[in-house]
Amino acid sequence: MKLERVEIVHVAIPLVTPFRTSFGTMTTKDTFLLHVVTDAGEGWSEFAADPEPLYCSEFVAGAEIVLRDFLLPRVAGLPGLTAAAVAPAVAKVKGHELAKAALETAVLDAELRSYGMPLAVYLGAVRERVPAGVSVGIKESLPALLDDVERYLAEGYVRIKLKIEPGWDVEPVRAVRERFGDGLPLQVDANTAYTLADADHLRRLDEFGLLLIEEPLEENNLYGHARLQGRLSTPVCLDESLHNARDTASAIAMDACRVVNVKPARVGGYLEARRVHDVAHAHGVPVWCGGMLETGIGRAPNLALAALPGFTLPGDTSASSRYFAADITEPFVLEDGHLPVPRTPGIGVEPLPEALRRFTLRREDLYVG
Ligand code: NPG
Repeated sequence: MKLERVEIVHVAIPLVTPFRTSFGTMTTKDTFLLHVVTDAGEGWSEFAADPEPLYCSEFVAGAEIVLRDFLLPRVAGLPGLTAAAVAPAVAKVKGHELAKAALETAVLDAELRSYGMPLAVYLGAVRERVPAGVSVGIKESLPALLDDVERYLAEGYVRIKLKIEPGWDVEPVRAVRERFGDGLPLQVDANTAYTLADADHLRRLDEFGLLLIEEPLEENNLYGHARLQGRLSTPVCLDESLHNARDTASAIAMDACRVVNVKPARVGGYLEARRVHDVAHAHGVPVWCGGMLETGIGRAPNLALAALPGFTLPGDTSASSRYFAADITEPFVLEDGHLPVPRTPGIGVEPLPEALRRFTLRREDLYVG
């Protein structure tokens, strides 16, 4: 393939309800889509991070510069552009995994469409539908939290994740367990809000039989997470600290995590995400697919990934309606607690023209060949 044009489409989509985590509160999904045009066809992807660098160091305005000035010039001239050629071509650019993932995924979409191959088939998916979990934000009160959990369970979600932070941890978990029972698959996510000095406090969560505690300590503190795991019976799961398959191998070897959250964007794209899966699976470490409030453009490829054999825990791959009254693609609808894995070529979805018009703030060419 040869790259002809790359367009950036900034979008803002209101959330149905504010989403609060230990790092901030979101009320709209504000990001950009990448639209690549090649001589073999077109592809789409979504940049996963937010306008502010609060979850990770990357952010919307920065990623636009990185793509325009450092990533696109390195792939533009490649004579035989394929998705597999993107990571080696941009390897000298340090970090910026989420920007790299957006570029690789759009190229992959175009490439797979040109072969007529669905992403799920390309990745080696073994399921046609995947169980859906839901992430529940920090609430103003326990009754408000219990109402939310009750509603999600009534909708069919098969696993609940509670966002936690100091001051909102043991009590919400206890309240959910008391109300919905010990059989409810339940996990918590701290988004780096604690330190190793909180180990005794976090050990109080052990009595609730959680599936896992996600990223309790600082990003990249593998040693600290290993020390913490030594003091908890709840399995530690890493998210922010794992940037590639090598990190994952190190973390597993150190017993810094017993479960892995795979977010393709965080590790630079779907090709590396599959390697993360492979490393964990080979060690018998369960993986699940995280989410970053993606529109349908980001949600569709995550569902393909979540259909791989090592994804033995339900992911944050919720229905579109969890976040959006109207999405930019056809919505993903929960059926019996599951979402369908897209089966058409490439990522399997495209923006709906009318929705795209409605939610677009700005479109601009980042590259014209
Ligand atoms: O369902 O897409 C989803 C969101 C799940 O809690 C979720 N995502 O830390 O994993 C996270 C969190 C997140 C939200 C991360 C926004 C980044 C931005």
